[in-house]
Amino acid sequence: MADKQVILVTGGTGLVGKAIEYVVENGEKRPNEEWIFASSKDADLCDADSTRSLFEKYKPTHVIHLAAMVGGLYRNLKYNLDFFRKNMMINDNVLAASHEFGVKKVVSCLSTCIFPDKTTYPIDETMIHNGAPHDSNFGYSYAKRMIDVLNRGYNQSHGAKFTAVIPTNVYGPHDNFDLEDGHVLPGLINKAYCAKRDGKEFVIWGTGLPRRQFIYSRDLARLMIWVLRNYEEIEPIILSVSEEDEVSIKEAAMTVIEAADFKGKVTFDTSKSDGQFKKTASNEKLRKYLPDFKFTPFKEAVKETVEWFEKNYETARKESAK
Ligand code: NAP
Ligand code: GFB
Repeated sequence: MADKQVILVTGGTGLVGKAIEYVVENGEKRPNEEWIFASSKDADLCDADSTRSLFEKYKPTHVIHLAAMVGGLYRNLKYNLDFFRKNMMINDNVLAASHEFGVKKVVSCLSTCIFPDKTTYPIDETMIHNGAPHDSNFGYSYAKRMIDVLNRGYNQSHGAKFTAVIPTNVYGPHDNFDLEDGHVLPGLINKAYCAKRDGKEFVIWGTGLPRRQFIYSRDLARLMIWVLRNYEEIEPIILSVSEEDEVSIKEAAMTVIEAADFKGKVTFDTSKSDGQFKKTASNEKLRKYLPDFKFTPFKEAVKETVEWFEKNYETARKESAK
């Protein structure tokens, strides 16, 4: 019988945490594993003592570190200072406690928005620290880059196996569907629902021209579990669909409209910021490890997310505090 593993998922109640829970509960759980999905109610990870108490309570052998202050473009534009300070505190506390309590492996979460804004494409894992990130989310991006610095430092000083994944824009059930603070897909899904219900027009913010690679949260969850079990590098790995699967915001919006069966008028509010034009990432490294991994087709996963939102409208997250 393999050694018992206690896997603590910080941010276990968010979009990605819920997807990992779903995948674990639907066949991925191994008999020697105990999974703990922690929320901010279990511990405020901005606080070092509270973080230590959580680790003392569960004594994790492995950590998937997801907890963070998270938001779409418009939330980032407003709160760069908070994004930087809160995420710096959370990350320092979680990695320090992981070291103190002898955690064997930590997988943290970066994001493709942290790469330099002025760059060549496609972006790859070697480019994280090359130049300034896009100005819209400098607070979040610099805090995330420091996870990579911490991982290298803990490895150099203590031989720790702390690594990170770099997902593109994530979406799926349990996302934050808040119109102001959430990401583009959940925002558009909520807008389509309301426009259909109220007989109003559907408004896409910005020009619709920027381009994004979207990853379904349940695909990301499967990949993160693979990283936890099999990926031995300290250097991060980009978890993304192919470059060819990048779509414009307009195309993404049209996919939502079709999935939600919205037949009304569609307009653009070009007074709203477009944010970063693109951040096209290469998944070559991932493909070397997992050549046969199958991503859920975009249309199918958007449809599943729209159906989840319609079914769970009353309880879905639609408002977020600062
Ligand atoms: P999310 O849905 O907003 O969930 C955030 C999670 O963090 C929640 O479980 C929340 O707990 C927890 N949390 C926040 N502040 C905390 C605190 N002070 N103490 C303890 N827990 C705290 O975020 P997500 O989209 O799942 O993101 C997960 C990870 O993926 C993050 O590291 C994010 O930066 C990264 N990522 C996300 C995307 C994306 O498009 N969503 C893209 C790339 C990378 P409560 O439920 O109690 O509030
Ligand atoms: O997902 P999103 O908010 O963030 O997407 P980023 C922003 C893009 O979608 C912009 C357009 O081009 C917006 O003009 N958009 C159109 C909308 N309609 C909407 C809408 O209703 N809501 C939203 N939110 N956007 C984030 C970073 O960047 O990416 C974060 O700011 C994070 O730090 C995340 O890492 C993954 O892709 O621009």
